[in-house]
Amino acid sequence: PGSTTLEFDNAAYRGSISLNTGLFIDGKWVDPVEPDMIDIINPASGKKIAAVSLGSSKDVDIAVKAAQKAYKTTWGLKCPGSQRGKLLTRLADLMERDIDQFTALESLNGGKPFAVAKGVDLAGAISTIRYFGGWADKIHGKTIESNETKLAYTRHEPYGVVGQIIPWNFPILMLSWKAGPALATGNCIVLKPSEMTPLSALKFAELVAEAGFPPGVVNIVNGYGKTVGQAISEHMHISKVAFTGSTLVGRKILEAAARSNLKVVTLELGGKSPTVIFDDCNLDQTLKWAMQAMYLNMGQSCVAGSRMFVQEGIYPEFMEKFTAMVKAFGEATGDPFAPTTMHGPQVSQVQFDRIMSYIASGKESGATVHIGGDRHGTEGYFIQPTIFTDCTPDMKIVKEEIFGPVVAVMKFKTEEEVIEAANATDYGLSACVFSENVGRALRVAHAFESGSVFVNSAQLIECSIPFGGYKASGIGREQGEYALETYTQVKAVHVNTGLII
Ligand code: TXE
Repeated sequence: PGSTTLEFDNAAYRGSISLNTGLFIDGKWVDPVEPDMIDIINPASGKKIAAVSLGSSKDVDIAVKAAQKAYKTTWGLKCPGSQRGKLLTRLADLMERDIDQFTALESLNGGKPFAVAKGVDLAGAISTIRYFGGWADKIHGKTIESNETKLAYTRHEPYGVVGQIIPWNFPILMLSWKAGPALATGNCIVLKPSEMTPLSALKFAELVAEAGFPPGVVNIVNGYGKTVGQAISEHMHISKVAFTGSTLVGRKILEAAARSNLKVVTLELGGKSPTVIFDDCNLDQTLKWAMQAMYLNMGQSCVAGSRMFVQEGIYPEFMEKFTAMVKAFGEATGDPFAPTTMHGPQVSQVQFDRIMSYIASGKESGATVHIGGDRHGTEGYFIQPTIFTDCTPDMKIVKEEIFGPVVAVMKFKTEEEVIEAANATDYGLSACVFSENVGRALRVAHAFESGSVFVNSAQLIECSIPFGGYKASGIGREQGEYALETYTQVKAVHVNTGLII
């Protein structure tokens, strides 16, 4: 199997990083059964940085067999929770040791500003693995009082082999959200990174081996969605699949699960999250949060606050200050490794084109480009932070997930009106409300149809707090104690302690 060495020489990271570029199956680096490669692109330049192996359904079969074997012999119910916890904690320590290497890979492959990637993606990924390491020996069932002659208890058993399909917007973070709870609960995993951003997953696999996980517990099969992803979704010996990505593919995974073995499916899909700003908000604070809500990670965040509702009394002052902030933020666009950069490129040409076509649609449908609305520079996939005003609910830019740095701003009058408008979407992932009136803030928080609500804040997702969607934004919860439920199945044991007379 191949390998590559990436050289870095910039203010944020200097040095070289060597990576295996094959598939990681049964604790070894292997070539795909049918050799194939994919070029990995630096979105800041549009140029190739590496090539990695592409697997197929045949490699998924091999990985599943390795995972089954590990599950029966060295992992699952054979491995005490304390030992699983120890390995996860060791893995988190190794990730922390190599945090700069991971960050460099995420910045190079995903175009993320280095400091942001280190503080958000890597800090989050490491704490997630460590957090779930802490749960590994605290997973247990209940005793249920029934009657004098019966002892009943439950066991929270792992599924066995679980499939995990990862997107490109937060590669190592989403991988950790999935691997952490799966491994803590004793499952073995067959994981597919996004074909566009596999580098940090390859580095992760190396640390899995170094930490001492038994072979076959973690298998990483890089490849396309329609081959490897599809094979995972329809595999007869994968009992659960966890997916983060588009709603379109989420539906395909559910269909594949229904057609094959009725595997359990958890989905974390898109969003069109509202940010609701009342006249009585703390303006300076709200401005900072609203910026972050929308423009973090170039708008490529499932919780992006891409519909902004501003109450009419504060609208002129808010818009004036918000525009100045977004303009300053846009001026900090550039090389992800430069210390001053806040805004990097979109992940790929495909995403760039998709976002530009949404911007064109906004213009055609009569919305006003208040600021931005164009590409930045001539190289790479950079798009200017964009604000649309004069938006109406029927516009595509208001209804559909753009997944780029484009916000649609709307004015509102009353609390009732804004609740209805905020909920008028098929999605329900996240929502923000800004008000210094506690009663109002909580009333609105409770009225939102969404899996997460941020009051006077935004985007502050934490490993101990459940995360997931209402409506078309998904099924199931990741993170926190709730994630353990989606990686275990409950067995009820009925014990007769009496005699039939
Ligand atoms: O996603 P895909 P795409 C949204 C966002 C974005 C849009 C399209 O709006 O603009 O989706 O992005 C794998 N069976 N989100 O097309 O294809 C694929 O290989 C199994 C929101 O890039 O859903 C990758 O690993 N798997 C989101 C993963 O699915 C399949 C994050 C995600 O890619 C598959 C990403 C198939 N048939 C995009 N086809 C979020 N919720 O954060 C593809 N995949």
